[in-house]
Amino acid sequence: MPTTMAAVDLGASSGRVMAGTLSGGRITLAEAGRFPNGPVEVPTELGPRMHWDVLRLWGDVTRGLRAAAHDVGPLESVGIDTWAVDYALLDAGGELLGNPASYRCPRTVGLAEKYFHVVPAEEMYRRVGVQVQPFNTIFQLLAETPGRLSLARRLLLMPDLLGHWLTGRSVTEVTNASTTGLLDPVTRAWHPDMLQSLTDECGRDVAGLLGELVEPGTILGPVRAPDLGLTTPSGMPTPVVAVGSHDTASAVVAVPAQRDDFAYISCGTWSLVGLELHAPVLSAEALGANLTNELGVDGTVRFLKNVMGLWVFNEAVRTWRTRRMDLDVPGLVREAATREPLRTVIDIDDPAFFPAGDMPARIGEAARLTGQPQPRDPAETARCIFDSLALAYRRSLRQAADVAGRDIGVVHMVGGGVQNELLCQLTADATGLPVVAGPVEATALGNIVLQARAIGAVRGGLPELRRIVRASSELLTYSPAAGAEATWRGVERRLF
Ligand code: LFR
Repeated sequence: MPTTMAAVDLGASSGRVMAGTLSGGRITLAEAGRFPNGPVEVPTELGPRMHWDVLRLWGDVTRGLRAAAHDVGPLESVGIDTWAVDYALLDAGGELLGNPASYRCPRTVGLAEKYFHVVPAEEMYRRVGVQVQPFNTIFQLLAETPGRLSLARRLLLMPDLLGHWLTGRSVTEVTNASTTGLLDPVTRAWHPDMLQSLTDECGRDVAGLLGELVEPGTILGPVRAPDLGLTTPSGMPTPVVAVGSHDTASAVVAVPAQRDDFAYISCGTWSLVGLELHAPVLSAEALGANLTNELGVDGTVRFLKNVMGLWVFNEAVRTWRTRRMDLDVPGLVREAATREPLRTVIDIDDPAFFPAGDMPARIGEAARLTGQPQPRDPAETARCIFDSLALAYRRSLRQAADVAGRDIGVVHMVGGGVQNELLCQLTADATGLPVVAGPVEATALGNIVLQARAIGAVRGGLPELRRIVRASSELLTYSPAAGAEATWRGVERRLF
């Protein structure tokens, strides 16, 4: 009997609702809704503030779920994943206290450094093992106004908020909780010392705001949102499953690996580059390399680095379009492939590339500062971005492998970015490793396959789930060009 489920997958630049039907050991995906997303900027007395339009997203999500049930059939379950770290605050009546802030909001500037006077960075890393990013939830909480915090009774991360609206239950799913900077990756529970120090800094009991932690695969309960009318084929209200609710955790479930020595790159707005481990690495070396220990499904650890990702390219395209340049993105990528390799290579992880803005100008400046030629047109700029991303992938993978004491035999690239063939080939060349590209819809597949297991439609651990993903996907393999790795080694030495 085919089993139909729906995955809600929200990214920072777009969201989708996918219906997934499991039949004969394969999942077929059908898009039931796709909608844009992005931070909304408003001016305030304190400077610009960036928020998510979560009510509009809720409308898009519920419309997509209705469409999935209407177009594909009754849903056996629903799972939700989104980007990490961001949250909503609810008051005593369960009402939203304003729109959730976006992680790109400048309100957190300088707060990490301030906090390290209270808990030194080394100590924090030993406790929670996360890559220091200005937007980790802990630093966002330090940016909250006392007024808002005093009214708040509950903090829900984005997927947990949508799950709460659908079911009435308030939980915190651990894969996403591990990005907050408050979770102990060894015990997979809140770190009491982190909660205490945050409580001291905020002047408000933070522990009381946090929902019960649940592992991915937990069934939250039936959809009770009015008017949705979601039912299973037997007429029962459709249950919501807490999947790997951090989108990257769901994407990693869907890495179609067949051997143990694999690394992955989840390519979207961000590129998440790393390894799957069975225990966190909390050493000084891991901190030095700014690697993060996010939690994965089935007790795993996602030992990875956030690389700035296709964000830089997408923002460059946005900048060119505001200048009324008529650009076709696939055409631009094709043209970039014909341009001089490694003409200009920059440190794509430089914080200068984090805020929205004129990326071509920032790239030109980075080239100038490092004594390299400035890209002269969009194709050269695009080539510089892709070369620089591939170099960052190489560096991050080598650092992760060295620090974890592991060898890498194959790199899996998953997510929308794998449609960029140039980037896949550059990654194979830069790493000197075979790259297996696909699936494009890794996050939705990882979300759905976990639901399938939670409701008893499939059995087994990650290898079995990955077998289903493999059977459901088209994969392409890219081999490194002979001698390329040595060239990239030289570029890395020159730049870092
Ligand atoms: C990717 C992602 C990353 C996280 C960033 C911000 O979509 O979830 O894993 O670091 O967005 O939340």
